[in-house]
Amino acid sequence: MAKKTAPKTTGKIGGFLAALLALLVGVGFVSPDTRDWLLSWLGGSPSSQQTGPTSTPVDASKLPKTPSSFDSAKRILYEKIYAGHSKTFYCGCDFDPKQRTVDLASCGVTPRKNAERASRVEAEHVFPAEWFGGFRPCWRDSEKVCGLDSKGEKIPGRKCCEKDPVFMTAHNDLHNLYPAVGEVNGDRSNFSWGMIPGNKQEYGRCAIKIDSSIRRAEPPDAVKGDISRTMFYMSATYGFRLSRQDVQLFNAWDKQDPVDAWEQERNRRIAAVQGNLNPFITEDSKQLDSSHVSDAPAGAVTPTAVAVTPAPAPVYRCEPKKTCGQMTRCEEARYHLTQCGNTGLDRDGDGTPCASLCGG
Ligand SMILES: [Ca+2]
Repeated sequence: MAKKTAPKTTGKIGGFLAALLALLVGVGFVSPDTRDWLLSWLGGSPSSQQTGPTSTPVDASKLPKTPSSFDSAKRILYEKIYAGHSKTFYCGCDFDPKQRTVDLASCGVTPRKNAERASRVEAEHVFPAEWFGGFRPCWRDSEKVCGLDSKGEKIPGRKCCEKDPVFMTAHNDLHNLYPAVGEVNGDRSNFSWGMIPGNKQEYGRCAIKIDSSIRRAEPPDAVKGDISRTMFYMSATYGFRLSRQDVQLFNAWDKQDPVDAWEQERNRRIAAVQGNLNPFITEDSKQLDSSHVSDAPAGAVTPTAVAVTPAPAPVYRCEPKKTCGQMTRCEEARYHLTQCGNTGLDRDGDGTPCASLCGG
């Protein structure tokens, strides 16, 4: 298991702070995530003893039999899994499985700025490949795992991970792959899933929103459940832990957008190829095992995102407050709107919640 232990605070101050925080967590004034963040910031030791990407060990002999290369995974995806249903995931555009082109007129998509890439179909990793790289020693510490190349230089993590069965099985897992408009796939990059207030639709009639300034993407409502069940599947199958906040969000999306006939059919077709079903699609009440939930702040599973834009400390929690009258300040209302999906706080849909607190 990848475990990073924060240095322990010694002396009375650290003990006092830990006790005070424990008290504040106990009365619900501070969330466990905030406590851990504060303790690690102060050099203390979070109760979970874990920060950053963590994973639950998996038994390599029980991994699904996913395609052996990404090229064959893409071919099987476009030609076999989507046979008779050649529609891209987010935008519902018709695509040509052989030519690998997208008919943008079929779905009213207008490219944001890269028309050439927008006209290509690409295989999107809903759980980004860079994220699971962050869980694997081959990516984090390639020198230790793969040594140096003939010139004495470090081998890139992605290359080193080509020898890692867990990484490669996850990378080519058809349950996590969806045909997408190339430009949308590129723009989504490895951003986290979440809510994006306001009207940030930039691809014509396609309802996906992507905000690179906060490294977040909000999918169209019709696929929010599909994405949640895919994220749960990847976590449960490969031991990639999700943050508590992400699990909350995905549980909400899972209920908002229940399984439909095509999602079931897709699941069956994938099982026929690689031998396993996504149980979050077949079992109605299936929940992610708590051993796959991490106390790290939301987005901490994304090593790149953390390095570029550190996730802000989660000061608030999604439950139990619901209305503007219960919010103490504008910042808290914004948190509930963007992190908890409480769109009731923004009735006019202009992206600013609670006029009484935030103005507008
Ligand atoms: Ca759906």
